[in-house]
Amino acid sequence: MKLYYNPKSRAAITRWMLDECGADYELVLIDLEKREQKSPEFLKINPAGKLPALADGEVILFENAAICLYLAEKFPAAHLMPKKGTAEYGRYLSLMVYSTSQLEPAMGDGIMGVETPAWRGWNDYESVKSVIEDQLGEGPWLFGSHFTAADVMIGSMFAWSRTWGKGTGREKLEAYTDRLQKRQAETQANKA
Ligand SMILES: N[C@@H](CCC(=O)N[C@@H](CS)C(=O)NCC(=O)O)C(=O)O
Repeated sequence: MKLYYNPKSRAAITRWMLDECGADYELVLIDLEKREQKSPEFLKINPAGKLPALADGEVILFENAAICLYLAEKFPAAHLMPKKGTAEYGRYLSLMVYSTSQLEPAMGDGIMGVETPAWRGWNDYESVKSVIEDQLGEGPWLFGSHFTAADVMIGSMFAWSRTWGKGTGREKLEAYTDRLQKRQAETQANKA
């Protein structure tokens, strides 16, 4: 598999997921400053001209949520998704999409101090944080002791907000983010 990647981008989410899967992959470095992500060659891979993108033979994917859903299915031995047909599977699919359709834009609004009008497709950041806190329950992960791709997607968002010097202001979410960052570091160290 080829991961179109830049370390200073959301492609770090797919890289973490690949490592969780124990996958073999090659990194194809895309220089964002040289705007290689907008080159005609790369636009054939991701028409949005953004990172990440993943090529698995003939299968080309873009958008982290789609890639993580694909990888969780491709590597069943990694146990990164609930069993299909269960109640947990429904909640898992919903959280995977929620991470990118609600959490990501709401967090953007929160970080930039932009008000979220009710007509947008997502709620304001404080409401979204409350949903995630509720979904986390007693933890440690979104599905109790079962770590899934939903933790990679949602956790990566909170970790990313820390790179902007922004915490969530919620004790429970900060403890969750600490656990996620520890796990990610351990996964990377085990690979090395
Ligand atoms: N929702 C997308 C977000 C992708 C995204 O925004 N990538 C940024 C890097 S963090 C990018 O490639 N920006 C370069 C550009 O838009 O020119 C995903 O999760 O895959």
